Amino acid sequence: MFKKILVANRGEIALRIQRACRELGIKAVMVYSEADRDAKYVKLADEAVCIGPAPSSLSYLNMPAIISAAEVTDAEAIHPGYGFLSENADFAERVEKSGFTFIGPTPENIRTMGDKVSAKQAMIKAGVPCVPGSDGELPDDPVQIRRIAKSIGYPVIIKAAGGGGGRGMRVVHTEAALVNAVQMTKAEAGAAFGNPAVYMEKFLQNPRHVEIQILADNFKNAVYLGERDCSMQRRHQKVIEEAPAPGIPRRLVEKIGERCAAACKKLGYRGAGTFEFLYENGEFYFIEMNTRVQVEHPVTELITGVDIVRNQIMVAAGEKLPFTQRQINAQLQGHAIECRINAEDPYNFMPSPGRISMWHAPGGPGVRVDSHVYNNYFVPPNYDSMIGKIIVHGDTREQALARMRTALLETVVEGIKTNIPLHQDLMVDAKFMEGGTNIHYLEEWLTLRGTGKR
Ligand code: MV4
Repeated sequence: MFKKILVANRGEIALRIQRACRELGIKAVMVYSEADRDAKYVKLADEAVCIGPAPSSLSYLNMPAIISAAEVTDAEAIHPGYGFLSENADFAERVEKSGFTFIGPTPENIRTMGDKVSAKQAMIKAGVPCVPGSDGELPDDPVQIRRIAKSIGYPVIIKAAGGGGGRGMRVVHTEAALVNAVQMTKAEAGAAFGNPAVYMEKFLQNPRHVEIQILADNFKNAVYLGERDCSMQRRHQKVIEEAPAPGIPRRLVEKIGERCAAACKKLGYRGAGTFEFLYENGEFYFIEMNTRVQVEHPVTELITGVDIVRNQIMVAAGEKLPFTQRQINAQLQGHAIECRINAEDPYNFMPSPGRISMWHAPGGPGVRVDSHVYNNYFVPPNYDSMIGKIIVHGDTREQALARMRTALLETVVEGIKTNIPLHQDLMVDAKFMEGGTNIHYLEEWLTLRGTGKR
């Protein structure tokens, strides 16, 4: 096992990884920007290295500074967390070339999944069901583009190969708008991602976002850890996640999960990963794969009893997965819900950084709080507004909802604005309580809110 790991991230996930290291008897080195110098999780670390000023381009995205920090502290491995450099294949490659272990998949696997055209082709080859669409990258010939769209059927969506997470997409409803839309998307993709390649898919009008968590080791073992429903989102930012996904038949999840695990074995995938699907009319359609630990991993941890971050570290160190698929399936228990707590206005979503004069975290049975915040913590304006997550577990979805309502009521955050009032309203919303809302539900709900219709 590693003796020392460098954590190339900040905030709650840096603390989450530090905790996993401590449990495994591994020393954790934190890197921090000038804006995070005084954070408690930095002071709590075995060692800490300043890697630059507040802007992430100069600190948490600064590859040479991070690799130098690993060198001077004699760390053996680097955990990238989520965001920042976590899905940067060049970073993973530089980490390994410098003699460190990258806690994640190989640079090749990261690169394949980073290009959405090659990711989809790999999934089709591995037998994972995908959204019907073009066979790879779209050609330039307008005649061929029209022929492809006609065979798929309108509406279609044009997506950039270098995009993902909602960037570089355009929906097209008619043949008249098609060729121009393709040209516009190509031009934007070239400028934004340095890759003008685009592909086409059938546009699904009212899907849910359901994702499958997998874990794989170096010995061709791969398991799926059930699914998560992440449909409650605004502008491609997830707000609430839960597991399992309400109302989806177990046998269907198992069938798709088996396909994902088989794809991992075939690709020689190592570490944690997430297969993102759109779910509509009882069918799963693969859209993208994430090659990192995700913000919402705790809901899966609570229903499976598997520590995902611990296992990321163990498999990176060359250990075998300590459980089988059969054991995981037998272990699945109850229902988990996560509310992301953001430093923002709960009505207009403007960021609300600043000093937290009072912080009180909830507790009690089935309540987990993943946050690096404490009394008098200063939320820097330079990064994502998420300051923590409240995650609850119950025997049933109803019990989980009840526990979340209580947890939100107990939580005190003073000095800044947070989205807790939004979560409180959603936890008593009839449609959300019913379960199974689609990706548009939250934005529609927000439009109606405050008009007196609700
Ligand atoms: C789609 C889609 C409908 N049909 N693809 C947006 C983020 C990126 N991961 C993929 N996205 C979508 N792809 C087809 N063929 C609708 C979306 C989409 C979406 C997906 C998941 C969660 C929220 C979303 C919000 C708007 C659009």
